[in-house]
Amino acid sequence: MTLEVGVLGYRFMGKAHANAMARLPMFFPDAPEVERRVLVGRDESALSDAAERLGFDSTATDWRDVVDDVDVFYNLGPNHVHREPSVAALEAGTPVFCEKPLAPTLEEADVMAETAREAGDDVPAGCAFNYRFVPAIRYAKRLLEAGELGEIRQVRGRYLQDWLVDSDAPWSWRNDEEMAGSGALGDLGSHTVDLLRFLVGDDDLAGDIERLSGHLKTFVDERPVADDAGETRPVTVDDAYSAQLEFENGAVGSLEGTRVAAGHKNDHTIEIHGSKGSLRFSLERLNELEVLREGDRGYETILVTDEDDPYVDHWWPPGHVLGWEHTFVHENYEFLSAVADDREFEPNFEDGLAAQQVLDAIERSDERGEWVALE
Ligand code: SOE
Repeated sequence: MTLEVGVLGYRFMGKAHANAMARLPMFFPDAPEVERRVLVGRDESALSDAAERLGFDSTATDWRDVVDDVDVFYNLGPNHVHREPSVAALEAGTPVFCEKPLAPTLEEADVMAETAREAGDDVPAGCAFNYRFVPAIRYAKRLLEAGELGEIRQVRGRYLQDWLVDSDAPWSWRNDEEMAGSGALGDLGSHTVDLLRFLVGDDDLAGDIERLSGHLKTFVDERPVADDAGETRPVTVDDAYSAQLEFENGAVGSLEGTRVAAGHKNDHTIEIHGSKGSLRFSLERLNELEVLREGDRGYETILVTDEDDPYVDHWWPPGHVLGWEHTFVHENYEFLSAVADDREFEPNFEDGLAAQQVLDAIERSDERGEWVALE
């Protein structure tokens, strides 16, 4: 069975997912066969260059011509383009893989999750939280599920970038509330929230977040428009956010995300402390997991590159490290296999919605200047 795939978006994420699809037959021979059939975008000349480079058979400038004409639809466009094409595809019975955050607003995420529910489990609706597919994160999840850290007491997630530290860095859709929804909060915080939900969200660990206190900050109010000397546009989203969390089962947590942390390029760290030990993960050292078990005096650094570590047997011998792009190969493997078998895939639109509820609560808390409860 060959799955014909239509992909909206051909820049950063288009490249990451097209690369993943191209790697599948080489490294995951049991993955379904995939034909990169049609690439969708508005700028015809950039689109046809991208289609050639990324291995697509054809192009289309209107997603409406594509969503019910392919076996799978990837929505990799900017956040404000997530809802309409994804909903149309699901209503046509076409499985959807949508980039994160699921939508710019909670209202839109709600509509998307409701449509996915109506489409049913045999029409997978995935939300592309790729960091769930880092082998060391899967390893950490196994440790947590086995109770090796004991009762979870404290969690910490920080996602630091610096591409907006310069006040003259150009304006982009990521700085606009209408198009992006929020700034560092949605772009980076959605990853952190999803990872914490994935790792400790089970009822027998920390459970759901019960209430939180959030804070947003914009340091630069307007930015220059690239290629338009003297023109500026307003920045209507946060440059940085932070939040304090209280979980259902008594654990507490703190979150931080920023695009203005000089010197930090893509620095995502997760730390979890339990009654019997701690663990920490850093995306900048994604092949490693640091673990401290009961009685240890310091952290042990485990190199998660052994054959029996998650996904590693598909790649290289132990110690031959993996990178950021491999997370996309792993998530594409899982998602496309779920499509071929007509079964559910996680993270799905419910997970996208759950992350969005947390982002929305952080915004509400910031506006009101008080703690807010999650429904
Ligand atoms: C830009 O901030 C960005 O590309 C995010 O949009 C991605 O989700 C993250 O993985 C890396 O940084």
